[in-house]
Amino acid sequence: MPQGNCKCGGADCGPVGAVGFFRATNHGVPAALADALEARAAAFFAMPLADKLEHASARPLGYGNKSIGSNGDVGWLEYLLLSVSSGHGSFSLPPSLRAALDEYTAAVREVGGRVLELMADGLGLDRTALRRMVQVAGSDELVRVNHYPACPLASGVTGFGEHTDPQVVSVLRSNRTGGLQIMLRDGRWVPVAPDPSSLFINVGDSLQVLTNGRFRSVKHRVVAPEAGQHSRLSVIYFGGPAPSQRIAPLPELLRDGEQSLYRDFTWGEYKNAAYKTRLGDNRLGPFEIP
Ligand code: GA4
Repeated sequence: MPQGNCKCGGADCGPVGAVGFFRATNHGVPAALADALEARAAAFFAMPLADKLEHASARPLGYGNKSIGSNGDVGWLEYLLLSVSSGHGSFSLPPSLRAALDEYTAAVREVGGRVLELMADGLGLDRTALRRMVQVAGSDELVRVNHYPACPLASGVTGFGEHTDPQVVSVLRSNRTGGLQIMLRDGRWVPVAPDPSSLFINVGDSLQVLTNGRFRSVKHRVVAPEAGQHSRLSVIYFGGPAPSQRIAPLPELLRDGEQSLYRDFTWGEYKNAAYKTRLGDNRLGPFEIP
C-alpha cells in the first residue's frame, strides 16, 4: 500500500508489489482498553466448554469452536463473532466482557474510520467517501475475538485457514503470540511479527472493488501456537457496508476510458455469495468481468 506506515514483518512492502496490509502505530487506542478486553476474553475462553456453548445460539454470530463458517472449514481456534451495529447480537455475554468489548470496539472503529479517511485523501477522493460506506446507520460491522490455544498435536497446524476478508477494511490487534501470515503478490507467505501496541490494517475485497483494483485485498492465515507457547488472542474489527450499499469502483477514481473490472453488486449480494464459499475460495472471481 503506497500510503501509511508499512512495516509488515520485514517484508518488502514498497509501492512495487505492494500488499493491502500495514501497521498503524500511535493510533490512539488506549492500551488499557485492549488489555481489559484481553483479560475478559481470556476469562471467557477459560470457562468450561458447556458454558461457552450456551453463547453459540445465534449462528453465525456467537461462540464458535473449530468450525469456521458453515461450509466445512475448520481451524485450531475458538472465537466470538459479534455484530457491532446490533449491539453485539441477541445472545448474552458476561457483562464485564460485553462492557470491555463495547469500549474497545468504539475506539478501534474510530481508527478504522480514520484510516478510511486517510486512504480517501490519498486517493484524491472526498475525505468521507470511504468512511461513509461502512460507518452509517444499518452498516454491517463485525467484531471477532479469536483464541488460538497451543496445539499439542504438531507444529504448523492451521489456526485459521488462508482467506481474504470480504468487507472494506479490517483492523486487527493481537497479544504477543505470533502466527499471523500474509501472502505477498508473488505467493510468498511472510510472518507478521506480533506487536500488541500496533493495529494491523487489512484491505478487504470490497475496498479492492471500490478502488477498481488499486488497493488489493490480502490473503492471510494464522498458524496455531505450538505446545509450550502462549495462546494467541486477536480481536478484529470488520468494516462492512449496509446490505443495500452498491459496491462498484468510485466514479471519481476511474480515469478516462477506464472500465470497471467487476460487475455491479450490493454488499448484501456479496455477503450472501461469500458465506456460501469455503474460506480459501477466490470470492471476487465470479464478480470479475473477463
Ligand atoms: C472471513 C472474515 C471474517 O472473519 C468473517 C468470516 C466468515 C465466518 O467466519 O463466518 C466466513 C469468512 C469470513 C469468509 C467466507 C465464509 C464466511 C467463513 C466462511 C467460510 C466473519 C467474514 O465476514 O468472512
